Amino acid sequence: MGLVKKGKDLWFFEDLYTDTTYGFKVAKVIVPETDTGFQKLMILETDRFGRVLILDGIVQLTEEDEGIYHEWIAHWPLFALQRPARHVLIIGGGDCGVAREVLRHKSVEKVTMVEIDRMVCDLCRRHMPSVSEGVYDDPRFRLIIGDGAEVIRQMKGKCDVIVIDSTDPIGPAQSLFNTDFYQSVYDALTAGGIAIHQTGALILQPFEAPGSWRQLERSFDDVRVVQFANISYMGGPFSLTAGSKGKGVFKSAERNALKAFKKAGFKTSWYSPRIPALPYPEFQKRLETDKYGEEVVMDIELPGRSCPDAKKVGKWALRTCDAIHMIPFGEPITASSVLGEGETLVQYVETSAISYRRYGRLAALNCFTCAALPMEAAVRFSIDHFKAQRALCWYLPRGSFVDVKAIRKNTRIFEYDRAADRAPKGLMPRLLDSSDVFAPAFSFFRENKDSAFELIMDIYDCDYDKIASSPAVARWAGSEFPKMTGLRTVGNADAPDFGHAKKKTAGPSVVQLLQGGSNISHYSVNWLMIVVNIVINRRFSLEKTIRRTMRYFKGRYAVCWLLPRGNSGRTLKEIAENTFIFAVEDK
Ligand code: AG3
Repeated sequence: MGLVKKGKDLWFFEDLYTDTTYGFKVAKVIVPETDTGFQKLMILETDRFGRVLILDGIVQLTEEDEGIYHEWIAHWPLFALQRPARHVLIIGGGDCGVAREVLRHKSVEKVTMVEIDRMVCDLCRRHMPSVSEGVYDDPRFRLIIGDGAEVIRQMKGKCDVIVIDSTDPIGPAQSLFNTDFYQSVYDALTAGGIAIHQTGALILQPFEAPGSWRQLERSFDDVRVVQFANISYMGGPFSLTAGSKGKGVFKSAERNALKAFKKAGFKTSWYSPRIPALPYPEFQKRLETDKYGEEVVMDIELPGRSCPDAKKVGKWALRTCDAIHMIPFGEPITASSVLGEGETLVQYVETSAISYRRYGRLAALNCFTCAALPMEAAVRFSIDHFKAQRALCWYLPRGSFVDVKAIRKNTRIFEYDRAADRAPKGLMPRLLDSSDVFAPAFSFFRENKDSAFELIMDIYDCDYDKIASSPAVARWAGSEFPKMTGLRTVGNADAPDFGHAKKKTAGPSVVQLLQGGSNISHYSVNWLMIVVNIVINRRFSLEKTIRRTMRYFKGRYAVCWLLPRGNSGRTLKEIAENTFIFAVEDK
């Protein structure tokens, strides 16, 4: 909307969101909207907020309340540090508000600011001199006009604190919100150093802080969200996401800050070490533990000679939905009503899928939900439905981000006995290096010669356009995947687009039935990740399939599990020894 006439008055309305906005009355246009070559810049004067800097229709600061943001983003990391900072790097921040606050720290010997847009520096200096007051005259300050993402690569191990004061991840700041950039930020820090990035309004931009959190988690040792609220950034709680180089740096952050703030000997208007940086600890906890979904995988020995048909299995799927409080979506997908060896029945649920196949006397079941999974109810119900005695189960936290060791710890392999009526604590899978999994000597296929198996992939940091498109995902499942694996498809790839009721699951899903199994995958456009389950009774090249799939979706990182399926007569211990978890980086 931008500038709008209301009667005699001129108003400005922010353009960040398509369905909500805020505005203020403009007293005078100081700098009319100007294309800087990087973005559109405008400076307005208002009676209430003083002068206002606007980039691409989004309010960056007002003279009235800029102190809140600048004080928190500068002082929080500087005071949280375990020792006084000497070299601080600012990326963006052309108005110099961050630099002004950083330079108040006497310990700081050098402040380097890398701003891509010279006009932001020049016009703010001229028209909002109070924001950059003292900065340009301070000999400790050095301005580089350039691309922060490039300059930072030359600063390995040099900076105690890095403040990324960027616009939102639309426009020129896009290259500052990805894993490569965050890795170079990490590399540029000294040991014990802290980096902090503005990550948007918690409620109105619900995927920014979690998105940065997950990316920071890839390289940083600890991650923290710092929150405050101001007027300029509409939407209440606003977030800064910080990462530390070294574990435990944030543990002592509050204690360090109290001491360091006293010693620093200057006054602040908004920042205080006594205000906890975690006014919403529950939100932080959610970020730490949140996952895309949960899955319970069950191998159940069918009694007698019974071979459940599609109708009976369809009933199992629908009733399982009831048992785990999920709403089924569409009709079950299956190749035939008989359900012979290896044939699959899949029932989409709200956000994922439930599936069945039979290998010999074993029913191989997968029960995946993106809501909370009442696991025992699902297992008990399935055992009852098929009149079985026991189930061999795997519990998998799906899409729980990047720490493969933590994911391993949260994965469980256990046996559920109807008579015992309680799931024991269970075992964990074996963690391997992907190079071991991909080596010709890898024992998995030798040891599981005759049994079916399952390859599960959670692939992170995928390309939005690829995973948002139903035809593109159907092409992967229906033609690329069979080419990579040599597996034969049955019917066509079914790729509906559902799950939009929850933002984390919005995006297409695909079921491709295969000869002897199935390939089921879900795509989250908001989390930029995909989850894949392939259950099959013929082997294929793991390396080729995983790497090519990552390449197809431009995924950067994958956590994979390998499970022996449809085993009768093997002990829990043997199964656990043959269940693997491993991470794959893109090459
Ligand atoms: N940089 C952060 C502006 C964020 C605006 N985004 C938003 N309201 N969601 C401000 C630059 C001040 N130095």
